[in-house]
Amino acid sequence: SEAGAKPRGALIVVEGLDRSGKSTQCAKLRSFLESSGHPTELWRFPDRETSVGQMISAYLSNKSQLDDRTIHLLFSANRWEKRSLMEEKLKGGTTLIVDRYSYSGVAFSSAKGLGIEWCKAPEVGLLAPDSVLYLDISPERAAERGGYGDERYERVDFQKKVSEFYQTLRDSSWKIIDAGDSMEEVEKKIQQVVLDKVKECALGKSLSLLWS
Ligand code: Z5A
Ligand code: MG
Repeated sequence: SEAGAKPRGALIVVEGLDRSGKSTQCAKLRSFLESSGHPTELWRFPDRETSVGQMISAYLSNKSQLDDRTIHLLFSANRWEKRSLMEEKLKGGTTLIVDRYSYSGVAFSSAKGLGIEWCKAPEVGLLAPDSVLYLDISPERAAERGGYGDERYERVDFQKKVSEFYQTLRDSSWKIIDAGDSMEEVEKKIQQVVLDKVKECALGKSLSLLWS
């Protein structure tokens, strides 16, 4: 890193269909990084704690109805309200593991029929992840894991569309992880990828912005 500058933390995003194991792996990764001596925080989107997050949560549990574009912009606002804290944490040396991010935002809204460029626009200028771990699983296999609950979007046909839009968002920061393997195998595959990225960031890899 630059003279005098603190080594920065890495922005690690975990994406994938429902029940692909994101939250399970995020928790495991956090303890792994902490026990390896890297200050780490686990974040998730939607962040249901904020007032915007509460509106999103009511929508997801079918307690409220919102126009497709309105909910899309609320999901985006929910990321914008955490952006400055995110930058502060990373520059202060904390690695952030983020359970869902802008890719979920674009893939889910596009699957409803909104234009992909329209969906990406409000995400432009958010911090770009150093690494996106995509937990790859078929919608059918994912649905076998305990079955879907009562939240919006938890249907196999819809998840298929989401998966197609995720594929169009892939870029060089993505690492595709076979999420059909056992939890331990998935965990091991993720660890080396992330350790390498954390080192790269500490050595001065610069932060960039979505979507460029
Ligand atoms: N959404 C959106 O529309 N726009 C946005 O901008 C954002 C999100 C950010 C809520 O998300 C919804 O919001 C989501 C997208 C939309 N809607 N859908 N669908 P959420 O993150 O709150 O959803 P969630 O319910 O917390 O997570 P999830 O995606 O459903 O699950 P997961 O975190 O990927 O999986 P998990 O909880 O770790 O594991 C699921 C089960 O499988 C559990 O019983 C595990 O024990 C089991 N599991 C995990 N790994 C394995 C392996 N390897 N083998 C066998 N079994 C396993
Ligand atoms: Mg989850």
